[in-house]
Amino acid sequence: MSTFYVTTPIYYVNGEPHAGHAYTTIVADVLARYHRIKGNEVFFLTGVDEHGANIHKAAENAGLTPQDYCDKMTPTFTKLWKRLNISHDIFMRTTSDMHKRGAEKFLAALYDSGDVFKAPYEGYYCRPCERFVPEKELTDEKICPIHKLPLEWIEEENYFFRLSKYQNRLLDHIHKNPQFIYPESRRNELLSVLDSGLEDISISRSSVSWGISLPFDPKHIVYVWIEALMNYMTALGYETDSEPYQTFWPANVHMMAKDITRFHALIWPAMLMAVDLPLPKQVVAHGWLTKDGEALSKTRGIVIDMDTDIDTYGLDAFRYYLLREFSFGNDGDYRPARLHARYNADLANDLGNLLNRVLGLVNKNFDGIPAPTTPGEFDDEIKEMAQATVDKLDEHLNAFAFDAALETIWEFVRRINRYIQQTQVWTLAKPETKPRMGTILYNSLEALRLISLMISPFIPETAEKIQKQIGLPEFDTTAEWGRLPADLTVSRGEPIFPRVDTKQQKQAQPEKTAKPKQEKKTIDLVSFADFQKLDLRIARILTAEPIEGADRLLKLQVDLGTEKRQVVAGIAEHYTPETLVGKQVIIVANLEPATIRGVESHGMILAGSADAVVLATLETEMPLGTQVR
Ligand code: ME8
Repeated sequence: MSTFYVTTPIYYVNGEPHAGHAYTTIVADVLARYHRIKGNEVFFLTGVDEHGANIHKAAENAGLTPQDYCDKMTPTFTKLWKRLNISHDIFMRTTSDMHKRGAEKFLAALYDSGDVFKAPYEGYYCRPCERFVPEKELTDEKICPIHKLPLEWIEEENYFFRLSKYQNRLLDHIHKNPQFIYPESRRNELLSVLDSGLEDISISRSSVSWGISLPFDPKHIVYVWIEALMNYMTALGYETDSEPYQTFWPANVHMMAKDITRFHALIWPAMLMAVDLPLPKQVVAHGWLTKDGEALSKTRGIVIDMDTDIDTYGLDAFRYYLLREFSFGNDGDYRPARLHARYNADLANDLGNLLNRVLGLVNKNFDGIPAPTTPGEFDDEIKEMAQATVDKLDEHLNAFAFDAALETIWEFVRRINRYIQQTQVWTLAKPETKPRMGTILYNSLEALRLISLMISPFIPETAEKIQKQIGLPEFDTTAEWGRLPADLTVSRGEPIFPRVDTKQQKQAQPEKTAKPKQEKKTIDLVSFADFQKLDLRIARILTAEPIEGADRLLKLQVDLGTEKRQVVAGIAEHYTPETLVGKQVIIVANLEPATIRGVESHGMILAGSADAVVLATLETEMPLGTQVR
């Protein structure tokens, strides 16, 4: 059995957690859960950073002692992690005794290494960063490059760590271990920091009182960043050299956003080199979660209303959206309309309907799960795709490609929907075809079992619901095809992604202006001759792309068999472009061309349109261009 130790940053408690903190923690949770289902021994750390001048100041502002302030703020994190279904093994607090003793041991070892010295220090200091900004990062305005706030001039006597001494060893390590810093953009950034030379760093503050004293000079408090990094070891029991420290150090993955990679990939490894301990295997950084293009910020009040979106769509939809929509490593803008579209298209339509349909057919035609006695067309292809999807998931997660991992699983979900369609399983209930019907339904359920296993790190509650509805007595983590017992009783449970009604959706999207109420229309009758004027035809969607500045519209290229057309459709909130490609739809082919938001549209796609929008399709595919009457 392999071991896997994953950490999030320990977050400052001088403000409540926001969606950025949630994103890092959810991403780490996916890794922890994935390694657990693979059978690895996992330790997952998250927690809070409770020391330093900023926390002290926030406590003063709140009229509390620093400890009382931390005791009040820390539960806002633990409560949120519970709501987000985070499966951490330890919630670290830097005010804990275990951390204090471990940090003192580490600091003593660092001092003994001979790489700590005392010197006067003066320089420009950023309070929100809690760091002296190095000479080469200073601008004429003396503004912090991260917080864009004025820097303070500070003079004090400090202890320093000889970081410069480790420059070449760090370079060597990064070159020999290409995966050490991920993604490559961050690796290149840190390599260029190394190229321009490392300065020794101060590791203590004599002007700060809220923190841990240096064991070799108790008048000085250890700099909060140096102390915080040690938590990754103190949490494991480094102080006593016992379990789980023995089993889990060094960490496999330190997960964070790109703001703090320098501390984790240069300073922390150099400290470990000084005390002769193994380095973490990977320092992994994602991009910023933004709102209207701006970084979320407790201090600047740019926040995402997670509560409303989770209340409206459910936790798993929120987790799914964050993991599916953002390309890991790049910045991503949070948009409730996209969450709504993902909910309808991927979760309710693709997955929810598949489960309902298969369970409905089993319930209607069999007593329990039928045995797969009668192989036929497409079965082998499905089995091979199941195995290939399991393998690809592993590759994607090893590369932190959460979006690609989910897309790969959904390609399989959509393939099973097509399998149902291609085999027209609902027409096979006659005695002579019933064994084949049973086999197709067995295969579909087995595919759903594997899908539930693969989605379980991302959306664990949904995965459990699916397995329960299939009738599995406990969560089954076997990744091989054909393990589903044939005698289970399936239930026809609640829809796993029920429709979100307009009222709820409006609450979740307050930025949208409500549509004016429609007048109640009386419906005029049309003659058959008038109806016949409509030219309805079958077409296939070839490409789909968003239209800039029009959140609800998609530009589609469609194939009518004899010609190709461009059509604009108002379905962007309900379908993502990639789920549309390849779909057969019905198009009003003789509608007058129109220009919608500057884009030409030659025809209209038919869809059921209420709170949700669902494309009209035929029960089975037909040749392109066929008339619909
Ligand atoms: O830096 N998008 O704590 P912190 C994505 N205590 N992630 C974001 C984010 C955003 N807009 N905003 C914050 C500290 N994060 C130190 C860490 S570790 C030894 C000490 C996440 O509360 C992201 O993970 O400022 C980022 O790295 C972290 O919060 C910073 O948290």
